[in-house]
Amino acid sequence: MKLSVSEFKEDYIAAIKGTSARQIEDTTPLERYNALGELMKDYIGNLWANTNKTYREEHSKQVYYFSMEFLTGKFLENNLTNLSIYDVVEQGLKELGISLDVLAEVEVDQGLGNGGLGRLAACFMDAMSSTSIPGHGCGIRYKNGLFEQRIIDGYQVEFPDRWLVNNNVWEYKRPNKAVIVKFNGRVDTYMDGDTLKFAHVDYDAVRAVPYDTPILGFENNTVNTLRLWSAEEIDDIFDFENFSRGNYLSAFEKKHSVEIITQILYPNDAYEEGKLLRLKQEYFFVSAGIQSIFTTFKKMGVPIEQFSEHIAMHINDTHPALAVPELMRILLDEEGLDWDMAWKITTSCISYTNHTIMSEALEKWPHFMMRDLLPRITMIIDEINRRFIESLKYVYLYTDEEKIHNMAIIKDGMVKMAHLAIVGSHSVNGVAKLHTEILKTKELKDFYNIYPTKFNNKTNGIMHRHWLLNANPDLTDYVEGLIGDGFKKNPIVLRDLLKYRDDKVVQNALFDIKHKNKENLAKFIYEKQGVKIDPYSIFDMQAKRIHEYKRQHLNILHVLSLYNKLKANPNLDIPPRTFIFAGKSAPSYYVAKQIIKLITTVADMINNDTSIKNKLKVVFLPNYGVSLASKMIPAADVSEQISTASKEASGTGNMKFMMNGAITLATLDGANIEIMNEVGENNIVLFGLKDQEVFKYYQDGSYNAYELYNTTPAIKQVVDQLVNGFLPAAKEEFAPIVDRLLRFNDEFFVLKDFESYCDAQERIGLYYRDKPHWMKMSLTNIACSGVFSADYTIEKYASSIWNINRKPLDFKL
Ligand code: GLS
Repeated sequence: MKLSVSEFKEDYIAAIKGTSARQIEDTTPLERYNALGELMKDYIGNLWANTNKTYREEHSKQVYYFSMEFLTGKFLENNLTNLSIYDVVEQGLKELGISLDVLAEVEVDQGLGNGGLGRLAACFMDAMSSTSIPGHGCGIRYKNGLFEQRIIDGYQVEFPDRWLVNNNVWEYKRPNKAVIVKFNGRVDTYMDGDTLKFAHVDYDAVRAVPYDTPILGFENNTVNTLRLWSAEEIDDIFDFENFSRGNYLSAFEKKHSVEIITQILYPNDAYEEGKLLRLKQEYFFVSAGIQSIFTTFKKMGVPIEQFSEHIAMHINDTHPALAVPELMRILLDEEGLDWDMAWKITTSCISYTNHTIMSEALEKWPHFMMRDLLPRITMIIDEINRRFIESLKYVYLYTDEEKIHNMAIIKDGMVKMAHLAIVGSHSVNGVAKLHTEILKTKELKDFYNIYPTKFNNKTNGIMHRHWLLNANPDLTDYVEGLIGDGFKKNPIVLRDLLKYRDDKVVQNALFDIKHKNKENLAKFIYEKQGVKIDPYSIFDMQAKRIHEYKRQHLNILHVLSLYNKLKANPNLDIPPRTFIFAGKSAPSYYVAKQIIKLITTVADMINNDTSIKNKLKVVFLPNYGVSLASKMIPAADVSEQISTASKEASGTGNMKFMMNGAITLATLDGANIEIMNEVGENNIVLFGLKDQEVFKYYQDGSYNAYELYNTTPAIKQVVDQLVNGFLPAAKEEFAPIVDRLLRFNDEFFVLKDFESYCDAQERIGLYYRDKPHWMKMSLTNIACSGVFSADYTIEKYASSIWNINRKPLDFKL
């Protein structure tokens, strides 16, 4: 948008007055931030209204992305960048004596997600707007986002994330668009003429209120909507009679039982807890979302039979899989369609992404629980299941009873949500090539055999403008100076950097930018933790959820082995290294929490040992989230992507690190394989078992971790050190980790991959010492990262799954 510094200043002074009724010099940073947010909303408002008007007038097909999680982080800087007024606003504020950086720090992260899955949804929102695709998010406005992690005595301790405490300036509450979601009760059947009808009666009504956030595209005038639903009381829920009898607290009980639905985000990543409240959450936002889509659709004035030509609904994992029976319910009970027509519309409307093969993450709900909570929905699922089983027998001529039983949506009293999602959708995609292959050939093989054309791959992508323009402005400016700014809209253009691969001047400049980012991070770490780290050391980072399959313990065992070597020979000639960890564990995941304690214990021991001459430092940065990632990733030299092959569906952190010039130290897992294909084997450091070897060990049971431990002194030494008193912690403290490695036969092959990982780390040291070689690798990674932009991923979803053609909007502000 066009805006001069003086126009901005005038607008901003008015906004300050309007929002705080105070003189600018008397305002607090929070008031200044809120005023800026309100002003931005004004700027965005026109574009938003115009976008919606255009969509309506052109009858554009709309896609709705249903996700339990949207990990959006902060909006301010992103919106300034996308409106291309960052510099103007920064300058204008400066002239008023205000620092934009300070205001940006006031904003709290919107942390409504656990990790990769929720962050992906947020990136997709940005990408849909930036590629002019009419796509909107539908989710839950949790009052408490993912818990705040603090490290106390080396342990993770969880605190509530009250992100709404200062209000959220970016959202618009829309009470006039509230809808009712029905729980419990029973279903009555009756005849309407010749037709059997169903009435859901005696239900508990919950009012779903939408809060809309504008999602701005990059310099393209498109503003889509992220709609998050909040459960709020309806008038008659407040019990006046009880209140007037003096029972003040119990009068509010019902209100609380409603509001609890959207009170908290479940803190598990790739793991299902099976709680009734979670099931309520799932139906709550799916039902509210679909009802509001119908309101929009009705305004289009087209026949219901054409619904799927105008609307696409995507379900992000199985959490929103109740979209299938909910859409059926509305089409059958409210629109009066027959089953076949309703089914045709539903399946051509809905598409599904699978995000994990981890069995503990595959959602199943007890049928009885679902029937009590959602009686009509469960009837519909029963019927979908009945028809599906019939089709297996008669259409696909399956005679194998066991196979049919295994494929059923309802099995042994449990409703299997992945099966419901596959049967009820027209597209099932995995999130990286390997992951999709595993789905097709192993996990969902039986479904792939009957529905081969439903399955497809869409490798994940990241919001490249955030990870470059916002997080690493110096690198962005430098790249722009070399190759122009085309990469902002079209990141594949980053490949033009390859011509500077051997250019010493460019290599040195990139080294200096990285070094400056490392100095900034070192300063941040010193201020936060009092630990001094050397910006000339290799910054080796593993930042992601803590999980045994992601193998943070493999990393720390190697750190221990390096420490042992330095203790034996303090003059050992290695480049100094700083290992930086960050990530949250699910609060109930005991072993993962012990892994955090192990990291912090090793860190304390090493950081306080002067005999190793500062050659090794270990840091655990608490409360990993989008903001912390934005500080860390630009400063990384090495990106640890070391999951057990086959376990990490894709990963997206791997893409962010690469884009910022870090070298990936990786197993051949998830999108690491695609990163390798882009940069070539010489520009990534690989180690470890391959997926087929992992499968083989699982199948033939021939891996014996205990034997490996007994016969490999290097492994025995570090494993023993966890429990033999070497570490300054109680001997039993880390016994559960050792148990998982030895007694339970090392499910994730940490010991099996240990030596290969240590070798790979040694190679990293050698490469780093050869600066031109290292910088050439680093530059290659930046140059080849463009394909991992979510813009491209989303364009593939749009053209091959949603059947939406992008059409840039041509109005100007
Ligand atoms: C996840 C996978 O574990 C990640 O590998 C993947 O990158 C992400 C987005 O597709 O989805 N699945 C999950 O349940 N949480 C994740 O982060």
